[in-house]
Amino acid sequence: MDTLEMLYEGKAKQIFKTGDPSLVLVRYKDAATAFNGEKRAELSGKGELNNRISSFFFQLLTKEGIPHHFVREVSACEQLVKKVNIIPLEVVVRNRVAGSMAKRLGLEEGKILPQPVVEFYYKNDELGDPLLTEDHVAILNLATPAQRARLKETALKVNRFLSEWLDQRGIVLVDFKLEFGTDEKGEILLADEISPDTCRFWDKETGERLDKDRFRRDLGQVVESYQKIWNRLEGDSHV
Ligand code: U5P
Repeated sequence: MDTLEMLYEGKAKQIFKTGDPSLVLVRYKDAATAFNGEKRAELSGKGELNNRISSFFFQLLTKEGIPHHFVREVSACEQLVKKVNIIPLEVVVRNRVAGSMAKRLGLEEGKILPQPVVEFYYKNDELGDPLLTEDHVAILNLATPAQRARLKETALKVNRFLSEWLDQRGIVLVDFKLEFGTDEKGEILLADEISPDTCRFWDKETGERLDKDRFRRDLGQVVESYQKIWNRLEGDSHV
């Protein structure tokens, strides 16, 4: 696998060409970064856990009829996915106040929102991934009105399903970030990853944070917390 041509290297993943032009190989790295790359660390075992957790969630979503890029796991840290053109938007769904929402709106962390809140951020490192209004999305030509509606509707559908599914396993889905891409037919597919790097997971009983906030806030036990999430998923026999 080391001889494959690398197409792209991000903060937490590498993307490689495969023999099939419609597929790429994603390798999850142990690198952890936060605050637009200002904070960095190597967390041994994180790549493998995120690969497993993300693969698991994509497979769950197949059963919900959500079109996505995931094809199959090929090794502990690698998965095969359909090649897409990533839409440069981060679609965040929030069920409770946390992170940047608490800061921006001066609301208390943990407050349950009266309805899920969807936000769009511009995937642009130079600008620091700014929050966008829907009009900003339109004038930047990042997505058509129909695509925008589709992203929002899909994100809310993913939220309804995953919140309920995780709640039954003692995990609160506080918020999460999704990315989408278009395939060669122009179809929108859910892409990127769904993992403790991109979601906030809180233990329903204790409120313990089981996600990347442990790294962002120097709470320690980062990989151990990701492992706890994986144990709860893996313990499920219905998948
Ligand atoms: N998030 C990402 N990547 C980013 C920014 C945020 O995955 O570049 C995720 C966080 O993990 C959290 C949600 O689950 O989006 C909202 O993050 P924040 O806006 O509160 O920082």
